Amino acid sequence: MTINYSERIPNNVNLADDRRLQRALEAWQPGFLQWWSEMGPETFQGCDVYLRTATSTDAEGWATFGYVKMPDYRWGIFLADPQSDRKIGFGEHKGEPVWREVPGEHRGVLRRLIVTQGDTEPASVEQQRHLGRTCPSLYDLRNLFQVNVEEGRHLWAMVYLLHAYFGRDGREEADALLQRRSGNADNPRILGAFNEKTPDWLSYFMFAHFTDRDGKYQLASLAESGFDPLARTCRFMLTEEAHHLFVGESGVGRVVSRTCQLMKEHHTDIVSKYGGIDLSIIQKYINFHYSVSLDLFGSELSTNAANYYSAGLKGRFKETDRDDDHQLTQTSYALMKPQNGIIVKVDQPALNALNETLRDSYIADCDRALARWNKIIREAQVDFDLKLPHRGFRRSIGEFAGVNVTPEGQIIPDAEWQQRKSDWLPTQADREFVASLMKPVTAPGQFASWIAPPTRGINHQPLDFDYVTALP
Ligand code: BYC
Repeated sequence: MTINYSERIPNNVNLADDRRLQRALEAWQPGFLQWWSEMGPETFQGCDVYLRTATSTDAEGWATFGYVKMPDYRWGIFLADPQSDRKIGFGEHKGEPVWREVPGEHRGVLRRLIVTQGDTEPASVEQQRHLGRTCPSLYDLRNLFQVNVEEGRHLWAMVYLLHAYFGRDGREEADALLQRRSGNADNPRILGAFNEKTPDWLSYFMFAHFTDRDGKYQLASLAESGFDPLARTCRFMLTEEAHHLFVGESGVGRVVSRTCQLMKEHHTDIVSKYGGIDLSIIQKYINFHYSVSLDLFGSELSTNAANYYSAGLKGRFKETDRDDDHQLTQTSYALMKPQNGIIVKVDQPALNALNETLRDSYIADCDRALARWNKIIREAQVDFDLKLPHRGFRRSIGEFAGVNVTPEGQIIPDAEWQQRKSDWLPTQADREFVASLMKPVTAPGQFASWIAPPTRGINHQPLDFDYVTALP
């Protein structure tokens, strides 16, 4: 479906046919732009950035590239095409036609899901707003801004649903999305990871890899929803999300690659004095960001998740491809949990363990990406393996909250945890060291000392292309 760019709010939902909705969204738009100018990337709002913009939502050529000043980016409302005769694929309503309107009995929970999803989008822009000042290259700066404008668009995606389907409550929630602030003590963002700082580019790449990947799994589950407008919105968001994951995975991979290069060049494991980041520090950052992101899936046992599923609102990852009854009322799941000082597996109703099922899909994906980083290390003939810590490591939500679990999955007493945690998590000194490397590099084709150049440029452009121009 082609996107109409002639309107104030670009869209492919025939917004002009619904004057009330159009007016409501046009009334929300200035607040969004105000939020963007206050909380979006600082310092660079006047630059010309080589950005992609959606032109249509089908697989071929949905994007067009060109220079845009970020405040002029055409944020809008883009839903994937409807599938004819789509049926609800799971839960108590399995096999019934999907809903085009919100079913009254599920209004509250559906709104809560949409608000929680929507809240993460502006939060991540807020978390990343200072990063531009210390970019390792113009290529990376452009990628950061691309991710930021698209997170802004993902906020529009959820705000559209709130305005179009939830009346006055929805409009109030849409306003509140512009009022909460990441890390603010009085009015924080909803989920834990979105109130953490993203102080440096290594943290940013880790965030884009691990935390955005939670986004992929949550959006994929919502893309299965029986509420069709939500499913279609999430389907298109997933295509944008893929680039964010690329930025994260390739970013960490390039840091690893540069470290290995310095290790070989100087015959040492300690590359910090040559302007690189030691693999041991990279490992600590992995431990931190992975564990924060695991918390985003919620408690292992959740009646909320069971209710979302039974009601047909939120499915599993690749629900449609799974070969089971899609109702799970008779199925059990072997849940890992701490018990009497060890980690055991206990059978639980599968319906209650759906957050854990989604976490399993996520962990398998993180494992595959980790293997790709380890391949870079092996190819450089360096003897080191990056690892994902145990799923119980440093958790704040669910069965493992408050339990001291080592990266290998051993439960240890508090005193030992206090003694050893600096081996596993970034220390103040590690963070200060990484921060000390964060000096801006803005000459076209140049890259900071701690990161390798990418293998290719954006949209077939060369690496020394002017990805961001008119710098302040
Ligand atoms: N921090 O039964 P429980 C993304 C709350 S990322 C704070 O355990 P439930 C993106 C929970 O809200 C994807 N609170 O969990 C990435 C509940 O509170 P209420 C975001 C937490 O409800 C990067 C209570 O604890 N999308 O897109 O089954 C850049 C008990 O809940 C946390 C979604 O999350 C936490 N970590 O599942 C940009 C999808 N975990 O309701 C974007 C929508 C739980 O009792 N959200 N709580 O007040 C959901 O599906 C669910 O809300 C959750 C939690 C999976 C988050």
